[in-house]
Amino acid sequence: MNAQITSVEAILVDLPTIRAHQLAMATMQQQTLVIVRLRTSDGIEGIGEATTIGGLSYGDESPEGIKLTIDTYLAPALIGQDASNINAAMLKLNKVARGNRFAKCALETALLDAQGKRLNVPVSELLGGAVRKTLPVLWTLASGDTQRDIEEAEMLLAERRHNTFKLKIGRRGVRDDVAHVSKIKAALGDRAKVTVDVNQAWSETDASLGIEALQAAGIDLIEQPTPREQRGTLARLAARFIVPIMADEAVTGPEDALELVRHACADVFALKIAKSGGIYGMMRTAAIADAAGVSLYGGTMLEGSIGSIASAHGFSALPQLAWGTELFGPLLLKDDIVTARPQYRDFDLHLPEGPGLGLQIDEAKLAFYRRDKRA
Ligand code: MUC
Ligand code: MG
Repeated sequence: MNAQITSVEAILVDLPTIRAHQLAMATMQQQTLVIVRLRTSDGIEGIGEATTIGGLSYGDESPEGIKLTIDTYLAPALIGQDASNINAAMLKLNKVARGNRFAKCALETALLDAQGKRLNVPVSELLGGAVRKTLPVLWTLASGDTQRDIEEAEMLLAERRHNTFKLKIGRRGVRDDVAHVSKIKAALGDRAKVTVDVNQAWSETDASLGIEALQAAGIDLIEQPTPREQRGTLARLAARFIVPIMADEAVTGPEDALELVRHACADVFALKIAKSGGIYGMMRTAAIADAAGVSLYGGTMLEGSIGSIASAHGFSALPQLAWGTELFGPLLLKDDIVTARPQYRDFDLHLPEGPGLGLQIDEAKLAFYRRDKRA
C-alpha cells in the first residue's frame, strides 16, 4: 500500500524586504509567501510555495486567493490520494480547478519534495538529473533612485555576487527611463550586463522609441515591453530590433509558448514554475522553446527560499538555459523561514544537496512571520 496524502496546510507568511522594490505596477515593502505543508501517511512532510508580486498587480492569483483555493478546493481533492503518484494527483487537481497555476505549483512542489525525501534523492534527480549544479543569478536594481542603484551594483560586483543587473522600468516616462538606464550602463560599462523589464507598461510607439535608445546604450535584453495580449506588437518589435526581446507575462505555459513561437514573438522566454502550474509545466514550456530555437531564462516571482530552490531544481535539469536566472528572491528578504538559507557565491546560486528540495522549515521563524499568529 503506497503512502496517502493525509493533510495539506496553506500558510500566509509576510516577510520584510531589505529595501523598497519598485516595479512598473507596484512598490513592494514586504513579500507575502504562501507556504504549503503536505503530510503523508508514511510520516513524510513535503513543502511548497506559491508567491506572487504586489497582490493582484502581476497576475490573476493573489496570496489570499491562493490560500482560499487550496483550503477550499485543492486540498480536499488531494486527501487520500497516492502521495507517490504526482502525475495522477496533478491530473485530479486539473479536473477540480481550471487555471490557478500558482496554487497548483505549490502543491506539485510539496509532492515532489515529499517524494524526494521518501526516495532519499534531490528533486532534480526525480526530474532526470541536474545538468548544472550552480545557476548564474542576476540582481534587480529597483530602489527607484539612479545613484543608489549604481552604488548597489558596485557593491554586488565587488562582492562577486552578481555581474548582471536587471532594471525595472515603465513607471516613469520613456525618456526618463532611458536616461536612468543609460546612466547605470555607462557607470558599469563592460563589467556588467544590464537588462530591463518593462512589465508590459509601454505602448508600441513607446516601445519603438525606448528600445531604439536602449539598444544604442548597449542594453543586453528587453523583457516584456508591451501588454501580454498584444502578440503582434511583440512580434513586430522582435523582428525590428537586434537586441533580444524576452516574453515574461506573455508566456505562462506550453499553450502560450506554442502561439509565441508560431508568430515569432520573442527571442527569449522567461520561464517561471508558478506561471506554468509547477516544475513539470515549466519543463513542457521549455520543450516548445527548445524545438523552436528560442533561448531560455530562469525567472522568478520573487519567491522566498522554498519557491526559489524548487525553481532551481527545475532549471538545473533543462538542456539549455542560455540567459541564466534571476533566482535572487531570498536575497531581497530580510529574514527567512528555512533553517539554512540558499547559498550564493561567485555570481551563482548553488543547488542544495539533501533529499527533496534540500530545505527545512525553521519552525520558530515560521511561527513568528505567519500572518494568522499576529494581531
Ligand atoms: C518580473 O516581472 O520578472 C523578477 C525580478 C524582479 O525584480 O521582479 C520579477 C518579476
Ligand atoms: Mg518580468
